[in-house]
Amino acid sequence: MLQLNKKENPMVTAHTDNHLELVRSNSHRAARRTTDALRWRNRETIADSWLGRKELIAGLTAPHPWISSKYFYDALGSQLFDAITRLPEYYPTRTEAAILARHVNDIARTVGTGRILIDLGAGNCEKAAALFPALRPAQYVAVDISTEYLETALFRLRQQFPGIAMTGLGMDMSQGLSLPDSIPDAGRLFFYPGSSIGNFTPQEATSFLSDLQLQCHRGGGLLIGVDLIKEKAILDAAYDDALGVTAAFNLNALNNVNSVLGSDFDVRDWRHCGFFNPTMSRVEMHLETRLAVEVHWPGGLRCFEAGERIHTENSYKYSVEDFGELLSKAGFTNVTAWTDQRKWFATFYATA
Ligand code: AVI
Repeated sequence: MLQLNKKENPMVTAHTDNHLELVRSNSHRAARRTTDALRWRNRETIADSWLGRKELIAGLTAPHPWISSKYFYDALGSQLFDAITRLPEYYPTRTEAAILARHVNDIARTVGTGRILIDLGAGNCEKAAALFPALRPAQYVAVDISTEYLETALFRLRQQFPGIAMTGLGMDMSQGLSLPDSIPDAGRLFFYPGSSIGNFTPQEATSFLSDLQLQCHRGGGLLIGVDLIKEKAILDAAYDDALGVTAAFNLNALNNVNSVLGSDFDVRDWRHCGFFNPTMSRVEMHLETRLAVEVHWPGGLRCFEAGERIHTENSYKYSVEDFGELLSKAGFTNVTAWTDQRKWFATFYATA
């Protein structure tokens, strides 16, 4: 049965309390004037957060330097990621879409309709939107770190599905998920597609999913996409494509760090590395210096030797059995999994 909540203005909130007026395009302003559809409670973005800068400096000055993968996703980075999902080598997105399309009715029977669909890392919201006709959610809550991107996607989606109440939340989920009180407790269906769970370590993934399990409340569940272990050559190509889009995506993190930290990384000094590490069951992405460089930022610097690397991302790959166990460890039960014929990707549903 479909329960339609009263229409609510989509709204984007960040989860910290410092206020920040987001710069918005004229078309977005016009959209707000005409429909009053988008009401933003604009707060702090990671770009202005003191904590974010502190974390960046800690990473850059560590013996094995690292940059959080959240720095991939500025406006350009989100577009580059979108392009990655359309590359011939990057199979996860289209494989997951095929699984969802093929099994959508079975998924709807298992999951149920009229739920509060909470889309974690919603991006362009396309994956969730493809499920709307079968799942007929009562409310759609899109959560993403990239608020600008989310604003555009939600505006478009609202025209397409005017009967579904929509809310946007601009949030860095790597700091944990805190949903506002306006999201009903009952009937929550968390949707976490794209194998973004793979960007956490298995330990972090367990604790993130335990947290989700607690936020499921009465009758809640989780629909989650997970990339599976496969031949190294396929994984290597998926994360180091011939066109160099993944390289640009990785290098763009340095431009983003420059704008956040005021540092002077020159992307031309760095090269992209992306490969499967079978021992750790993960794809690793790094940025490697082509030559010895000194990178400065207000109040600090780091010297990198030629060939030194900055670790930018892990993307863990699981077996169906191992991920089922991880879900159980996180407190979920009744685990169901759908996979493609090659068993390259799996969509799991589990109840809280
Ligand atoms: C977002 N995440 C699931 C992607 C992945 O496959 O780990 C990010 C990505 N990194 C390089 N290509 C895609």
